Amino acid sequence: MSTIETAKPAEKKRDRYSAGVMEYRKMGYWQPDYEPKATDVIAVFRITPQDGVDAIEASAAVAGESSTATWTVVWTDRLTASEKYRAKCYRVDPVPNAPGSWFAYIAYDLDLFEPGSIANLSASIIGNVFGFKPLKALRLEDMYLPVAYVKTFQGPATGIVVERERLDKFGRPLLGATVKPKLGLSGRNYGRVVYEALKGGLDFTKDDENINSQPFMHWRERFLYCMEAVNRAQAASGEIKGTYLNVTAATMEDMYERSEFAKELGSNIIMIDLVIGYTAIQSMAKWARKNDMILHLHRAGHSTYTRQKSHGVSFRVITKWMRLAGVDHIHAGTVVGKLEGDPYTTKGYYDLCREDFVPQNLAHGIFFDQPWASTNKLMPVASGGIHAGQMHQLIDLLGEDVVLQFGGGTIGHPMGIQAGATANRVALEAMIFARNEGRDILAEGPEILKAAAKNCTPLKQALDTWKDVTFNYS
Ligand code: CAP
Ligand code: MG
Repeated sequence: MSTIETAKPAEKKRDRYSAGVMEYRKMGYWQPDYEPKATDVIAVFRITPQDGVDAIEASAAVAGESSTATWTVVWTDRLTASEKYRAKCYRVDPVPNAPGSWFAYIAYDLDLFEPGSIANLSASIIGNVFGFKPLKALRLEDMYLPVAYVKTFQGPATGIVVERERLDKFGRPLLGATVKPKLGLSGRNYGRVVYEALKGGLDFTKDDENINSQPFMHWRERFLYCMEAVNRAQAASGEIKGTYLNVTAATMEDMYERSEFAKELGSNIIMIDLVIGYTAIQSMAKWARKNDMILHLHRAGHSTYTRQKSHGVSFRVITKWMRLAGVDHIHAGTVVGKLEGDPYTTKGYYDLCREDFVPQNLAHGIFFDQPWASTNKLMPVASGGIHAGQMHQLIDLLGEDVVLQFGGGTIGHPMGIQAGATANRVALEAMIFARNEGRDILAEGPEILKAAAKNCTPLKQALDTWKDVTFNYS
């Protein structure tokens, strides 16, 4: 059976564009002398044109198709301030060590965007251009967001500072665990996992991204058992605890209903998945702000479009959008865990979450100085295949304002869930203590852990169990 792709005669592909018929650059979308205004939004794309397509023409085409243009001149152009509304590609540089690819810088007038709407921003910037025929591939690498635009968004309501105050936890990363197995536990057994993990020393437990309301455990039952577990663990430990109740659902009405119930039960945090969409995320952020609820965002689905280096959208752009949108937590990678991630770009994501001003740093993938103008800080969350034996690396790489989430690395402990939680808490505190004493935790980490394990059997068992588990594939 032939596919659509093979059914197409090869010579029919791209003829229009390789012949230079469109000439977007002559239509004003290429302006090498343009100096972006302080209020312009700027996007940098990695552009890989089809063979025979000029890089500048391809870049101008992206500027055109992501702003005012279509494939032909239209009469109605003359009815608008078309020069102002045209996006302007003003710079095209070859990508180092990647022949055939270019970084194209495109400036957009602020008036092209509805204030405070990620849906509107993304509909322009990533709306149609990714399927454009003159391009083999296209990646949105980074965006500069002018303060005038940043200030049209609410940003995180609690962010890092208020979250720490609400939880009364300072000076160390927060610890969490995702309940495992991902699917299939009954509400009662699920609640047991939550209680054991929190009582054992964790600050948070969380629903997995795909736990919503399935036949084996409906959401209401989960919420009830989880909050009972939180209350009991708080009473037993004397600490504030939380469990991210995933309110992700098919409709906004369902999500609001679940959120209201979480609030009624006294939960301090709820959770949503990135797949609910930008408008739903902004609505939930609004609800969370109004209801004093911390809002955790799981980036479910992101790697379908963030992972490839030549096509898609970089996660740093998603991080920026989500800080604007106003979630309080975002999954941002671990480097040392089971999922893809390198130290440089990951450092960039963490800076974009936590700093008020992020300077340009090309080694970290940050193309522009980015002022956040007092937008609250977003708490990054690290998870995916991490365990107590990596505590020194995690703190060294990710710092102190982060939630470290050990799912398998808590619930997979040979002596049970409480022991898994205790192992993580003791490893964390030993490492923070050593760091505060001025020790080099990266170099001395294994030694520090070993010493702490002498007085903590659960930690010793964790280190023995996972001593050979590393995910350094690069
Ligand atoms: C981790 C996890 C998280 C991913 C998310 C999972 O479980 O619950 O969803 O780590 O990745 O389903 O795989 P473990 P990221 O702790 O048991 O590995 O933070 O990179 O978006
Ligand atoms: Mg998960």
